[in-house]
Amino acid sequence: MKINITIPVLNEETKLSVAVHRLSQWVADQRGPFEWELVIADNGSTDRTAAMGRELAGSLPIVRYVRFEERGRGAALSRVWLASDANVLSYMDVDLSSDLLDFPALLEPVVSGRADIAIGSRLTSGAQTTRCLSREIISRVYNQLLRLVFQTRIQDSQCGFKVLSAAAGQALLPQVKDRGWFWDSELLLNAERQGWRVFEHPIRWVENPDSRVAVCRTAWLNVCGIYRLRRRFARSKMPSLSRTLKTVGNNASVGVTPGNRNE
Ligand SMILES: Nc1nc2c(ncn2[C@@H]2O[C@H](COP(=O)(O)OP(=O)(O)O)[C@@H](O)[C@H]2O)c(=O)[nH]1
Ligand SMILES: [Mg+2]
Repeated sequence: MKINITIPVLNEETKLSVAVHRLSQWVADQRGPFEWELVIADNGSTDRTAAMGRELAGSLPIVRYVRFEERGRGAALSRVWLASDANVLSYMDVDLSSDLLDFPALLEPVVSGRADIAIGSRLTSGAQTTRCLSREIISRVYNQLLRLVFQTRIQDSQCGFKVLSAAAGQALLPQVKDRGWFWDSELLLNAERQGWRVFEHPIRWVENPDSRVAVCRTAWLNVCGIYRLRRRFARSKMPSLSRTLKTVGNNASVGVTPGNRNE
């Protein structure tokens, strides 16, 4: 069983080394019959990120550095995951805003086959989220909008802490058209609609105020993404969510009965 951890990076020379060293130590501390790969996915950095990434890959055996010309965080994640031979795919932000103590709770359901996708959530009960008021409001409004438009039961689609089975990745990633920040939402909404089992788990999250997100532009692109996806779903012949959704596990989980995966 091979587990991929991808760290998407854009101009992260101040955070990259700390994150990669912490993560490789975390991996070294794990027990179990797992093989690990830690991939730094860079597309567009103009600072010392590339040099540092190569250096880290040279000194730590499980680390690889990859760079592409195509821009966008979603594009970087899709490319790395589609090329990976790992059985389990995961990613987290380089600032390690998500607490690594919660990582096993996301890995376990996917590794054991109980879920196809496990996502960290800052908005389900039990989550401990420290972030500024404006980001908190934007996140809540955005996720509420997704619930209204798509009747999704996912509460936090944009959290930078996700785990997927390779099967789910291979089936879903080619369908995701967005290459930027709406990528997460598009992936999850497709997954939910097509019957992949999504498990949402409350996590501890401490925001790092140094952000690559241009809030207004991202909000607008997300609205465009919602409009595009709504139209695509309306044209497709998938059964409505109300007929396929089933809650499994505890209150913080969302499960979908396996259904038609061939939209
Ligand atoms: N590969 C890649 N990574 C990106 C890009 N934009 C942001 N990231 C990474 O995505 C992660 C989350 O970004 P961050 O600015 O912390 O987002 P925030 O926490 O929502 O404010 C970080 O690891 C960033 O370096 C991009 O265009 N390409
Ligand atoms: Mg961040």
